[in-house]
Order: sequence, then structure tokens, then C-alpha cells
Amino acid sequence: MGWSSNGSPISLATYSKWSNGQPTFSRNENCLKLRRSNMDWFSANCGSKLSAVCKRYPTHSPTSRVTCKEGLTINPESGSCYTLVKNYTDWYTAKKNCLDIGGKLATIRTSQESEFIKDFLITEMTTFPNGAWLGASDEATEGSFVWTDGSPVTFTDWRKNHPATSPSYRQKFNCVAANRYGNYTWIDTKCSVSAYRSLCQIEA
Ligand SMILES: [Ca+2]
Repeated sequence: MGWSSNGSPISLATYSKWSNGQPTFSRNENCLKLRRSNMDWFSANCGSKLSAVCKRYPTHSPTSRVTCKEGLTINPESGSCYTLVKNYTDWYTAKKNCLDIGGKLATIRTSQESEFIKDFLITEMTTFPNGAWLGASDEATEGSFVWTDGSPVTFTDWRKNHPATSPSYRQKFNCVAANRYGNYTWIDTKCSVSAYRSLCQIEA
């Protein structure tokens, strides 16, 4: 008897992350589950009702050949590279932070990029964070959000009650941040508030 995936045995010699006392080898526990807190492995009843972790293969190639400069993280589907500049700044300084390292504040045009960036921020935000500036603003024309290259914001992932609708707030709130308290959904806020990190995107 052994553990298998897609019919191929999992080699316990190469990698395992069993929690203490796992697997139990109980005859009722023939599937593997992850513990939410630390992703440790547990054996479990295959009939347990749990969420699923799926593997998706890239829909296009050959971005796997693209490599990022050292210290950057690649989105293998788009080929873009990311880093988080961790000091807290206003939006303008964040924009400059990214230019200084040969990139730009991150642009999110698809749900795939959005999901990738959320995962990246969850991994990177290891100390108390509010979130990270993204490259969108409606400073030039109130209500028309554009990315820093001037292209319109089409895909959006606004947090509830954002962008602001009341006239007094929407005039003041012209820059976009991925907000930790909304699981990195987007908020519009004051561009001048020095409260967010800089999420920089660099093309490999
Ligand atoms: Ca606004």
C-alpha cells in the first residue's frame, strides 16, 4: 500500500510534510488533507467534505523559459516579475520606487494576474501591513481610473463600498491600493497617505 497521485506513487523520500503522528494508517483514512494553519499533511477519510486545491497548467507557453532577476517572483502565466518594496510611502513615492528598479507599480488586467498577486502579497506581507499600492489612479479625470501607462482600468476587484461614491470622498480618493483587510481587494484612498508598500512589476 502507498500514497499515489494521478496513479503515480508519491515518493516519501523526496518530500513530505506529515504532521506529528501522521499518517494514522487507519483503514478509513486513505486520502491526504492539508491543515489550514501551516499546510501540514494529515491522512483523512476520502469522504470528508473539504475544499479542493487544484493544479492548473499554463494555457500558453513558453513563459517557463522566462526568468526574473534575482529576488523577483515570476508569474509563470504572464511572464511578469514582481517585488514588494516594503517601506510605507505615499502613492507618488511608490511609483518612483518601482521606476527606480526598472519597473512600474503593478498593473492587473486579468483575474489570473489578480489571483497571482493576492497569493504573492499574502506570502510577502509577513509583518503588520495595510497593503500595497497598485498602479491605478483617477487623479487626471475623476471617476476614470487608468494605469500608470494611461491605459484604462478594465478588470477590477474593488472592495465593498469602493470606489467611494460620496462626492466629498471620491474627489479625495484617487489612488488604488490592494488592502489587506479586504483580502487584497482594491480600495481607493488618498494618494498622499504614507501607509502602503509598493507592489512593483518588472518585465523580464
Ligand atoms: Ca477619485
